[in-house]
Parts: sequence; structure tokens; C-alpha cells
Amino acid sequence: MKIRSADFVKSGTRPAHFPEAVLPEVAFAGRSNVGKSSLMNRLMERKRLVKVSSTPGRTQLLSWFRVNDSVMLCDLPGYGFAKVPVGLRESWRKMVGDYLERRDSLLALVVIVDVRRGFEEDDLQLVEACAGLSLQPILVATKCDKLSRNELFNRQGAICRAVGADVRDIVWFSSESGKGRDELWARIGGLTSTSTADAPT
Ligand SMILES: Nc1nc2c(ncn2[C@@H]2O[C@H](COP(=O)(O)OP(=O)(O)OP(=O)(O)O)[C@@H](O)[C@H]2O)c(=O)[nH]1
Ligand SMILES: [Mg+2]
Repeated sequence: MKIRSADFVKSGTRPAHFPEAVLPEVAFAGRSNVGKSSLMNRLMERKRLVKVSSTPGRTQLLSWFRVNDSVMLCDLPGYGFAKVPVGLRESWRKMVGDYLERRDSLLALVVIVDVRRGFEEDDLQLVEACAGLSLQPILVATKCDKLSRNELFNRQGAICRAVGADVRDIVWFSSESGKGRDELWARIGGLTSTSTADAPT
């Protein structure tokens, strides 16, 4: 996908802060530090548009980005960081739950895991929640560059067996190399009717 424009729209914590729902939207979720922001920057071809944090679990906001005036991407706060107090976990649940339930323009939820860890309990809970929310789940395993070709092959097999998926059901991504970027855009484009062709339309 050729990026003609990618802009930060706003951040917020509750429905009153959500930007106007005028474009199809895709949200990005994953464990803290999994590489969400890096993945979004790679998708949008912007190095620092989404802040890559040095202290995981600190960003407790939803942030929206508009791409090519045709699709909205929403960065969700990371979950599962051990040092986050229980109260914060509750507020995460409420904030993200409200968003997933009420955001009418939201079409898909990208659930991102570290390829070395695979899909764990809280990742799978999110994937499973998609059905009841009429959201298309998109499964992504990132940081693939951290593995050798052989290790990656073995991890792909193990992850697919664990979640009962085919290797083509999951997008194998690397923010470092750009692996999987076109495929992820193709999936998003297939849902949002966004043109993923390189030629500007
Ligand atoms: N090698 C490699 N490193 C990555 C990749 N993606 C992210 N990282 C690194 O992983 C760390 C966390 O990346 P972020 O993109 O900030 O992760 P995040 O999920 O947004 O983190 P929080 O917002 O804090 O939950 C950073 O040091 C990144 O440089 C990748 O594909 N390959
Ligand atoms: Mg982040």
C-alpha cells in the first residue's frame, strides 16, 4: 500500500474522546512491549508517528491515526504487563471494552503476539471476543526477524498447532525488515475496501 498521508488524529480514554466515526477503522492490540507501535509505524511508513516506549505498560490511552484519508488505525494500550497494578487492569478492561463494543466504524481487531511466545490466554480471549462483537480478528506474530529461518519454521508449526490455525491464517511480521507488511495491508484492505494497490487512486 502506498502511503500518501498518515496523521495522528487524537488520543483519548473514553467514548466522548473518540474521533468522528467517518472512516472504516482497524484497532491494534497486544501484550505490552510486543511491538504494536513499531508495527503500526512500519505499516504507515513513518518512523516515529506512533511513540515507541521505553517503559512498557505506561501508555494507557487509545490513539487514532488516519491513513490516506481512507482508513483509521487505533493503537490500544498494551495488556498483561506484570507490574501494572490490578486497578489499572480493571480500567484497561473498561476502556478497551467500551471501545470495542461501541465503536460502530470498527471492522477488525489485529491481535499481535511475539512469535517467540505465541498466543497466550489473554491474547486468545481477545480473539474469541471478536465473534460476539462482529469484528474480524486478524492474527499477527511479529519480531520474526529475531529467529533464524529454521527456528521460524518450527515456531510457525507450534503456534499453528496451538491455536488450530493454518500457517496462512496468521500474518508473520517483522517491523525490522517489513516482512508481512503487504499481507497485513491486503487483509485490512479486503475488509475496508481500501485500495492496497501501489498506484494512487
Ligand atoms: N527486532 C525487532 N524488534 C522489534 C520489533 N518490533 C518491535 N521491536 C522492539 O520491541 C520494543 C517494543 O516495541 P514497541 O513497538 O514500543 O512495543 P509496544 O507493543 O508498542 O509497547 P507498549 O506500547 O509499551 O505496550 C522496542 O524496543 C522495539 O524496537 C520487530 O519486529 N523486530
Ligand atoms: Mg506502544
